[in-house]
Amino acid sequence: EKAKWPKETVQLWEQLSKKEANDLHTIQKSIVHHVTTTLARAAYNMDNFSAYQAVALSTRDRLISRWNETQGQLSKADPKRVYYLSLEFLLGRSMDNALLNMGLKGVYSQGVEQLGFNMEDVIESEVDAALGNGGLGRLAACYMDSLATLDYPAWGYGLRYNYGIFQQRIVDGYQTEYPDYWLNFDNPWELPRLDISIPIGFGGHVQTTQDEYGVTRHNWIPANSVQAIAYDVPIPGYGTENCNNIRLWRSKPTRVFDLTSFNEGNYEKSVEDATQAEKITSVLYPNDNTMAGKELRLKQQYFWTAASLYDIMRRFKKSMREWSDFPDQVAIQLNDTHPTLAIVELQRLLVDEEMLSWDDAWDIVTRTFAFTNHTVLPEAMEKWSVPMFEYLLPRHLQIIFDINLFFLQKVEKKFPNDRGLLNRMSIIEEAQPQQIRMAHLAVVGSHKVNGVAALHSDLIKKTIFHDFVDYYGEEKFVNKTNGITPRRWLHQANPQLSALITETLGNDRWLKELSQLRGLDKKVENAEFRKKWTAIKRLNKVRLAELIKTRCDVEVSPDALFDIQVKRIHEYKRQFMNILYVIHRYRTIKSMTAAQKASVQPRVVVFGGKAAPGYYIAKLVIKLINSVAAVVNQDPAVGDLLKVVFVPDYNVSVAEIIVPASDISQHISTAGTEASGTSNMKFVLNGGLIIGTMDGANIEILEEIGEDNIFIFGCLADEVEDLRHAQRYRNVPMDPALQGVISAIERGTFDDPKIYQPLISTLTVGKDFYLISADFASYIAANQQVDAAYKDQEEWAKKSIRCTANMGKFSSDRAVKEYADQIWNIKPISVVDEGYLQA
Ligand code: CJB
Repeated sequence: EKAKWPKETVQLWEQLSKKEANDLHTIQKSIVHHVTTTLARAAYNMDNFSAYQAVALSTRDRLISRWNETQGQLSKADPKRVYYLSLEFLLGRSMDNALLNMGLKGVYSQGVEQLGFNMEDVIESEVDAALGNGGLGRLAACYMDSLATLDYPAWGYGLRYNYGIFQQRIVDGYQTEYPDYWLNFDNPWELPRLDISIPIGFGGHVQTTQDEYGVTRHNWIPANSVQAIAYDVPIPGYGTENCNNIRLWRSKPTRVFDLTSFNEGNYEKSVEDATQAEKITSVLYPNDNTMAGKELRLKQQYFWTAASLYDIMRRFKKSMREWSDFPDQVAIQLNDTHPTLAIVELQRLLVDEEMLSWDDAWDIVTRTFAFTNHTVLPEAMEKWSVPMFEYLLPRHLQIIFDINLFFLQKVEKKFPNDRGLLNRMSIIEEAQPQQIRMAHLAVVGSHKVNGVAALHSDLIKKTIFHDFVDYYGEEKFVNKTNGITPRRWLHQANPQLSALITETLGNDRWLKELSQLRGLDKKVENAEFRKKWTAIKRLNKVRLAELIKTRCDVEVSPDALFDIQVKRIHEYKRQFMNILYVIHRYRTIKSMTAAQKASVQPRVVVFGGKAAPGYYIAKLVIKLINSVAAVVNQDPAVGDLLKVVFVPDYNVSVAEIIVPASDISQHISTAGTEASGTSNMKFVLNGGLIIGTMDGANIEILEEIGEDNIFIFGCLADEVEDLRHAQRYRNVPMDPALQGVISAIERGTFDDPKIYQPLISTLTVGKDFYLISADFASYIAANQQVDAAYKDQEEWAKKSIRCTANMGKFSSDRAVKEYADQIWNIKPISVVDEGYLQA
């Protein structure tokens, strides 16, 4: 269009689309403008929430300008892009982060305060975007922040759920779930693209024909279809003009489809079908590290991957390149097996619709995709029943069987006559009914497979993907240790510490180059600096104490040692072991004389995290924690020596308060079960020490910060199988201290003991799969070391500083660079501030 316009028109557009200025007055005007027009409110008649809405809308204007500029310049440059496919993006709040990343927090705060509001209160009015369960979803959010900050051309693709992860309330000590209808007051952080509407088919049958050259052609005729509508979420980088995008899809009924039923005279059915269509993106499945196998979940996966691929291919087609160039323009990262259908869908589109040969198409597919595995837990492995799959996606099933056949033929060629091997490696599990193993499909369809920490990447090569390593060779299987964004997890969550670091290092370059934190090491011996450091920790503890008072109605002293375990509740994460130790500690204190008590280190033990609604044992752990808290917190014999709290509804914004306030945090999974963990990194980055097992990223944290600054206990990953074997077959007695604790529960010290029988059975009848008894003695010892170390506050402060100073490796910037260089083969492109928007 622009080319056809006369020069004056083009100039007029350029002049009128000059970007908003960012001075105080312009910003205040824009806030008030949104108050009086967008919100239609009187300027003075406002509460914190409407102030938040107006500030959010004003911030969003600036985000969208950057977004537009970035996407316009990228369209012209047309570089290779990466697409990060994730069913979860656990973003949390956006406003504070957007303002900090764009460098506008100061001026906005000033503007807001002058308008009569407190910026903190305004920020806290925002509800979290909680479109994720835990680590996997938050990792995707951290990676989006780093990709934007490092100027990588990257888009995320996900689903726009109407309901995020449920809200947790504690009633009578039990978890109860409430729907998280987060869109109630509209979402200023998204841009609806109602014009981008993609038809997605389901069901039906496959038509097979011969084309004019005698080649067999397959044509999928779906029985029905829904529309995918795009919602764009801008992701601003820190200290750059670059602004990336997360495109989230929402399902809507297709009008054409409605009319078919309608024309058949079945009005009610057509409305009913329309409701079914909307259901697809209604709710995030609340399972973490487990697979539920629900049909609607499979629909979600196909809906999302098909819409995303359609969009990606449409963008590629604009460049008029050959299909063989596709992998040079497009990298697609599969965040776990959830988007594995994208492999099949791309093969289908290339073969059935673009008429490529099977082999040419498959070459393109496998050069495009790479796959991240996040867990080795068997209950988390995605499998889909073949009959259900065939009913929803008949053509895709044929393609999967073909992929499998061609793959197994090659395996047979390389390792002849090994039927056991073919059985183990097959994408199809021969069960009743047959099951599709999504992890196998993801490995076969990708050019790189990665684990998320060194130990985990090693383990997957030895266990679930062992045969595949033998077949493909080592090079296909790589490690990409997880990382976290220092912008949210230090700069935003811990502003005082961030300011102290910047002041100490003389600049804020560490925010983009985290290894600069090493410079703090020099300050360890400086008593004045340690005093400042410790004072900030204390302020953060006061802030958490206030949250605990509000949410749990328990008073805790910020002078006690704050001991924190916040993460999803799961047997492998062993919150159970933690609370059993708390009981042990309680019993020990109770048995002490007053003189002995005087030397006990006071502790506040904080728990937080959600259990999957159907995870009975995990929910009993929550109940036990709350029952122990009820008894301990009101026991005058204990007083301030021990407090126990369960903070309800743990989420990203609560984490931002909890993480900076820890003295010690617990990362105590049975060795070999936690793929990486990322909250461990957040705590240590904020100068909190950790107590942990030799599992996941704990091992690499230990390597970076040194063994004097971390409390390690428990068995090693390669000892686990022998220990399990011994417990099963050799009548190993339960650890005596643990036995004492269990007896106390069984005597009814903490509510009716009958409640806990199924939980206790996991240690006895269940043969203690997660090895709580085997690790208990060393866990007690490690806790004693923590107490002893904390007594020397000066030494503790030194450890704390050394922790932060040596966490450079765990920036998600490092992780994302490794992916970009070694897997995606993409380069950064910096966005130039042209001062106006491209017409
Ligand atoms: N993870 O959060 C999930 N959900 C799953 O279903 C499987 C794994 C977690 O992913 C994180 C990011 O890689 C890891 O740090 C964590 O160990 C793992 O449990």
